[in-house]
Amino acid sequence: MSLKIHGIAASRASRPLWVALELGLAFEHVPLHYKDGATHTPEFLALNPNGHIPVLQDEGVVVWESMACALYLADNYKGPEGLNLAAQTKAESAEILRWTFWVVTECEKDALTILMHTLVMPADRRKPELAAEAARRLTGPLRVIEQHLAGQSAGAAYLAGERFTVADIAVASVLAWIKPAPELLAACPATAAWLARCLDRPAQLQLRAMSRKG
Ligand SMILES: N[C@@H](CCC(=O)N[C@@H](CS)C(=O)NCC(=O)O)C(=O)O
Repeated sequence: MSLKIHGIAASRASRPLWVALELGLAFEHVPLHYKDGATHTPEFLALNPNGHIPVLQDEGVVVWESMACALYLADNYKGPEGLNLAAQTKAESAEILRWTFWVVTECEKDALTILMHTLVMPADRRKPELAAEAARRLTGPLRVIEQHLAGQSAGAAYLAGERFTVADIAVASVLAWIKPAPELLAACPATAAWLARCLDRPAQLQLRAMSRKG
């Protein structure tokens, strides 16, 4: 199979995996964990010298950085019946680029802190004060996405407008991490409704089933 995605589903590999599942692509999933040193072997470092998952291999092309992997798939592959997650207009291109960069630079670190210190780390190592500080910092960026979504014209249910695109996958993959701080989404009803729409999609349900398997 020419397309390979390295990285367990319960990791940032979820981003390219979600795109691949939406598009119904045939791909080989290599469920490499990030904990057991598997990302620091000479073979893996030859693919990604950062020693991180995900990595995408497409024939001779190697892509690392999860958002780059997601955008690469959306740009180079289409789904059944012309399903297209990439930009089709300049306006969509602007939305996809800005929301993807926005979520990585303005939200990802704090969203991860919330997830780690409420759910993922063993209870005795969690620091609730770090999760609370991160939640406080996120109120600013969340106000921005809330204004955008609440201010869209009728029928424009997604970040780039009426169509679900890779921008929604990029941003929803990160904002899903803030669910353990429910007060954040309670203050942003348009964002909460949009996030639920994204996370209820069949490809996302498939992805969560893959995550549970490990
Ligand atoms: N900015 C990178 C971060 C990748 C990353 O940190 N991946 C984690 C798993 S979600 C990892 O591989 N950690 C292993 C390590 O740091 O040794 C991306 O988005 O791909």
